[in-house]
Amino acid sequence: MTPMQKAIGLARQVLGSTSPNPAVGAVIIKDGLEIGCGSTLPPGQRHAEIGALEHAGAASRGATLYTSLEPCCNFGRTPPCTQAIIAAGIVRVCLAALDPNPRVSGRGCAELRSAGIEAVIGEESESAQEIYEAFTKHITTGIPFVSAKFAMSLDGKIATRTGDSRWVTGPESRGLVQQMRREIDGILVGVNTVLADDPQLTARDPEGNPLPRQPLRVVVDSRCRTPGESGLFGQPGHTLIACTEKASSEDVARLERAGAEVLQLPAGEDGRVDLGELLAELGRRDVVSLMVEGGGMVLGSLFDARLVDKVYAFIAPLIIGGSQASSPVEGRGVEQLAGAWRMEGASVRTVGPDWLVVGYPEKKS
Ligand code: AOF
Ligand code: ZN
Repeated sequence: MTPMQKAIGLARQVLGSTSPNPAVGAVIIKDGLEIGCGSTLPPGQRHAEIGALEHAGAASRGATLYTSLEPCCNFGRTPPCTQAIIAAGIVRVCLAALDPNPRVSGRGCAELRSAGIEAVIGEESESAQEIYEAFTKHITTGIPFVSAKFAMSLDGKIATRTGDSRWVTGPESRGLVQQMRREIDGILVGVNTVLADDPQLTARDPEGNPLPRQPLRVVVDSRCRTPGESGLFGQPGHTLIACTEKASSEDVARLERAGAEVLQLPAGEDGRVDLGELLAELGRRDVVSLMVEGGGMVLGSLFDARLVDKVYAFIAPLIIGGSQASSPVEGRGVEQLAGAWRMEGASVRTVGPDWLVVGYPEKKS
């Protein structure tokens, strides 16, 4: 493993715990030996480079620092890493990606170079691009990066015609979804999913116990039909129900008593919660990455409104059949195939008995 691969691995290990700050890994090498490493701590605490410099101590003088993201040069919640790197006597900095934060974005490198430090960009840049795709979107637009996740049979069904959906995919796929939940800031579902599946929407450890840090749970529920005894209440973390003015004040009060925060938003053209408004509000709340876990109506509306950035399609080797059985993406859909969403950069891998297709819906103008 190269030092940069190790830095990328360190960054991945802390994905989810640093948000809204990006997860960064840093490694210091001198005379071919690793003398320090670090990763970003939760927001407000020290950055990866500082951890690595503290670890290496005085030996940093004359060493090379590998970092998955350009060192910051601004005073945010913590002082700039560039100054610490210069003060420590580092002579070379290799970074996988520039920091998309407009306050940094190349200035960190420029500052290092003007202090006589060699700055090399681009090793492992593809991995870094993926790690920072959500941070990049949020820091430049204020809107969360939206991933659509669904699990379906070979014939494109997410449940049988009677609604039985446990389980379409195998335990390996479900374990991977748990890992994704540990790394994201928000999980969103529609109220029909709550009514049909009664999900907890928690990030859990491999034994099934909820973890201390939970993604924000968001239910799109125009009329506040979520039952007060739903499994998502009484879980650690925060639950947000997004409704419109169509929700009665009794139902709002009922859900608040159950422990939810109820947020009234404007209705879109279809009379349901305007999902663009909801995403903007989640972005203001520092939700950098959002995973939408269904159902078909919410995913359909998101695709119709062109709000999906990434797709995770789990496909199980099953045929369910039935014209009444649901499929993952409903909504209006497109009229002509020419208008269909094509995935860019799509990849397929096996996960236990299932396949996972990951891709990015092409950005249409
Ligand atoms: C780094 N190393 O490990 C991370 C960086 O408020 P602060 O001080 O924590 O700064 C937040 C910004 O710092 C964040 O928006 C991003 O530009 C950068 N993140 N930079 O040098 C790190 N996490
Ligand atoms: Zn920094």
